[in-house]
Amino acid sequence: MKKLMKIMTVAGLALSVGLTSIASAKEVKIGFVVKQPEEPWFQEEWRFAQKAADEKGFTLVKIGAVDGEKLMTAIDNLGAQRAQGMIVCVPDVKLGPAVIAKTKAYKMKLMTVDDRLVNAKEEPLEEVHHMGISAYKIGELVGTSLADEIRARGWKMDEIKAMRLTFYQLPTAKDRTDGATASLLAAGFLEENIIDAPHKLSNTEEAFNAANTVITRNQDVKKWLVYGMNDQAVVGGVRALEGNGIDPKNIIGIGINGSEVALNEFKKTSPTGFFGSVIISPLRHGYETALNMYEWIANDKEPEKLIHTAGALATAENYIDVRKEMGLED
Ligand code: FCA
Repeated sequence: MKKLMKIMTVAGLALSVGLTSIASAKEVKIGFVVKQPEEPWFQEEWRFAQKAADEKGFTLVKIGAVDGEKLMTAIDNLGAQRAQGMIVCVPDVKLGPAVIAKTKAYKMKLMTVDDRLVNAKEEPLEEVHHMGISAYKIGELVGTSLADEIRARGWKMDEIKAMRLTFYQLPTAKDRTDGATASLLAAGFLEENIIDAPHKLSNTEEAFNAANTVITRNQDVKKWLVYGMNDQAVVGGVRALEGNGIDPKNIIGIGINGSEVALNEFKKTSPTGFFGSVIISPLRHGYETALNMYEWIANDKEPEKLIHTAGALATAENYIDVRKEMGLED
């Protein structure tokens, strides 16, 4: 009898150990917080992060945080749910120190995606793991692609103006437009023909309004380039030009992201001034960040501190192939 009891206890123990390890694998909970949940780019990131969650069996908590207050509430919410990690694209990069302090208080691992946190001196907070795009390089690709298209259309450099939609408060946005400007100038574009349209948020409406101000002051210009931090901004600029009577054939707009905003332009039957987009990878920014965070929590495998991802130019002609090559479409 004693022996039987002993066997039962050992079996029970084994069973409970087994159950605990299954339970702990299942208990991994990761927050994925984004600044603009309505933006197709972030929806794609979430979709790919969910793919990682489904594969590994962890819980992904998706939260939209459009301002600092919502972000702090989101972290409290994740803390209360005992999430062990958070991946975040913050609504304001200057919230860095506050985000670090709060996640530390909850013993939550922190990783940023897309927009890198900065300190009070606006220097990147290097202690936080981050995945972002190679913003300057991608900008350069926008600039060289604009120059290539100018040549392909046989336009003269001095008959064109460039609308540069700027958002200098966000470092990744500034790097993108700086890169594009540098390669445009290197291709012989005239600096005095670049006109700034500053906007405060990365959305189409803001860019559209900023663009209209520029157009009002430049009524005589008939040929335009449009570039900015992402597709939304460039679509805003292009729509404003078209709305002011500029022929879409006389506009070359190139965006960044290659998400649904750009794809919708490419699918239109009548031509628009939105010529191309540098497609970047929501697969890497969503799936890979989520997987890295999971490995860090579940297997103590710390991810690389800083990852920069690349992009490729796509137009209406080749976007399906480019998306396939980047693993974004089957
Ligand atoms: C920023 C932009 C997004 C996307 C991302 C990679 O967060 O707002 O549109 O370009 O970087």
